[in-house]
Amino acid sequence: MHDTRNSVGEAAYIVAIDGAGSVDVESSLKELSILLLNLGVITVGRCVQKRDDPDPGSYIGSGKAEEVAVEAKDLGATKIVIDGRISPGQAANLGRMTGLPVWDRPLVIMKIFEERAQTGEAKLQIELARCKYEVPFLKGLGLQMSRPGGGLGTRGPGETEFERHRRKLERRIREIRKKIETVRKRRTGQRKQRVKAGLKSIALAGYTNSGKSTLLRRLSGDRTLVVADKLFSTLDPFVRRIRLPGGGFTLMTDTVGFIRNLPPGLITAFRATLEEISTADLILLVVDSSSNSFMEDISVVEDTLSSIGAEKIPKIIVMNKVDIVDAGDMGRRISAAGRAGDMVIPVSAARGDNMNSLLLAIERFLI
Ligand SMILES: Nc1nc2c(ncn2[C@@H]2O[C@H](COP(=O)(O)OP(=O)(O)OP(=O)(O)O)[C@@H](O)[C@H]2O)c(=O)[nH]1
Ligand SMILES: [Mg+2]
Repeated sequence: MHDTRNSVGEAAYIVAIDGAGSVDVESSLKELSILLLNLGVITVGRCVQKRDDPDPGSYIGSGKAEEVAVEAKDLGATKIVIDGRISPGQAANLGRMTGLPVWDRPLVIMKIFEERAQTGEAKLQIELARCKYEVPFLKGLGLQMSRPGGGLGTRGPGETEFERHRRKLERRIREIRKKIETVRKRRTGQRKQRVKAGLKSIALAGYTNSGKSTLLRRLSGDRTLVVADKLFSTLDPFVRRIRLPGGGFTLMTDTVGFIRNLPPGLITAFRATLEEISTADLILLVVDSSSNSFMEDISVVEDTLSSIGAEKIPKIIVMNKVDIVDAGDMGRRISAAGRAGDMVIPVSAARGDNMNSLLLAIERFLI
């Protein structure tokens, strides 16, 4: 099982596999360290293992696992964090070989969501994702406890206990699903009202920390919207009214940001929230133009949009944070972002640059 103690004072040894055709391992590991820092966990060491596929037994292979065990202990690590997804069996094996708890990237992201969740809706959705993540681990443990040679009979007391825990989790999953369905119905009702009132809706979508909330704050003038240099500071949908240059109004929704390898279980669990994006008339894809991996960030957001059925919704790419990018470099970044034919508008949500061009573009799209 994963430990759920407070993470402060904890140190992680992070591990990635560099396989053929995989993503940029360097930036992925850097991002994993930032994710961990958002939990108060510092990164004390790392290793990249070259292999095409993870080892089915221990993810990195037993030889490498022994090296990792020694190095992680020397560096004072309190946990191993895999920059990928591990099976319950791999986690158990690697945990045994290294003597340390093993986390994977989906678990790190879920823990941040858990810390950030404020409202009932977000709390329910993250609990659903977490329960679904835990079930296979309990099944794995149950199996291990009943393995022949384990010293116990066919159904040892351990297994029964895990079985009971698993059934409890499955019951809880059914309960949460029902409650979330109520939230979904309420949201669907609200959307119908908006359509009736003739209001169009625009959704902000983008990588986490790209400046979505700052943009909504700027356009709506609502200073209560939370802006923070933290990952996933917004989880719930916030809808605000925006005045367009021609005098009309539109609604704009800010919601949860995306990241590479967003756990699929989390996407399904957050369906009620994400429907605010997949039912929009227009999407503003907000990009942190100063990011070294801004093109990859755009693809990650586009892939996530496809996975929630929002790929056909018209979009404008909003290249945010122009205030911290060199002007010449910015030109190149804008043309790269517009390569697929999307309209690209550079802005600084923090400083307020180019807001009028953005509003005019939105107006043209909505008419
Ligand atoms: N320099 C600069 N910083 C910006 C700009 N827009 C936003 N930021 C900063 O970027 C950080 C993230 O901003 P948010 O608006 O919270 O980003 P978000 O996309 O809502 O992030 P999540 O809700 O965490 O997914 C904050 O520190 C902002 O002050 C900008 O135009 N220029
Ligand atoms: Mg936000």
